[in-house]
Amino acid sequence: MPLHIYFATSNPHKAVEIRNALQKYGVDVKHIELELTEIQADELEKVAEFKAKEAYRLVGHPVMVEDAGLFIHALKGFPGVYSSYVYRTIGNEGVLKLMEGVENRAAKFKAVIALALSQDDVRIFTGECHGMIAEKQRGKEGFGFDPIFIPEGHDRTFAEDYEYKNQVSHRKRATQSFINFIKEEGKHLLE
Ligand code: ITT
Repeated sequence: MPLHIYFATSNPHKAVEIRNALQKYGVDVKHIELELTEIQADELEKVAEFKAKEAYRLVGHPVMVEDAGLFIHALKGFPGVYSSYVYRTIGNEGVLKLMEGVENRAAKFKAVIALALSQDDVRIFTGECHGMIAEKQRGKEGFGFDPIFIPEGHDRTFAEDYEYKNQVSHRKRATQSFINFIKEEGKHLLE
């Protein structure tokens, strides 16, 4: 019998990536759109945990949320927890401007999945993908910062090689850690 899990996000791209990553393990992801509070915090984990608890209150079932961000080394981790705001305001062109003439282009994506099993039982799963910021936007696939992010050991951006993104991404790695938890101890919790 497949496991069912609600996934609350306003971002349909994220929902598809999570669904595809979990489907082969027999986990059926039900995408729901909820207006959830994004608290101001200095860590993605805190933002995700707050959202997961709020989602549980609204749904009344185990539910997961995910928060992701792009952390640029030369900018001391910016935009990080502010990724959503930065993407909406200055966008990829703005980030490239901030990086003009910067030699060290190291960056990473981080994803934090928060699974609320009850009102006060929230489990956290994280995944990271290291890489660098491209000199200009390249590629049309994916979403968000994908056109300016080149994963380590690769020469194309996530937006140029979306298949590769889905093999190595921060989201893929966070879902892997979620799956390990389900396999080891969580199966009965979601049935
Ligand atoms: P939620 O409703 O799930 O919060 P969101 O789009 O606001 O959806 P996040 O806050 O987690 O998602 O993401 C912050 C920003 O980082 C978001 O605006 C995206 O543009 C960007 N982002 C997140 N994951 C990404 C990915 O895999 N590739 C490229 N950009 C990504």
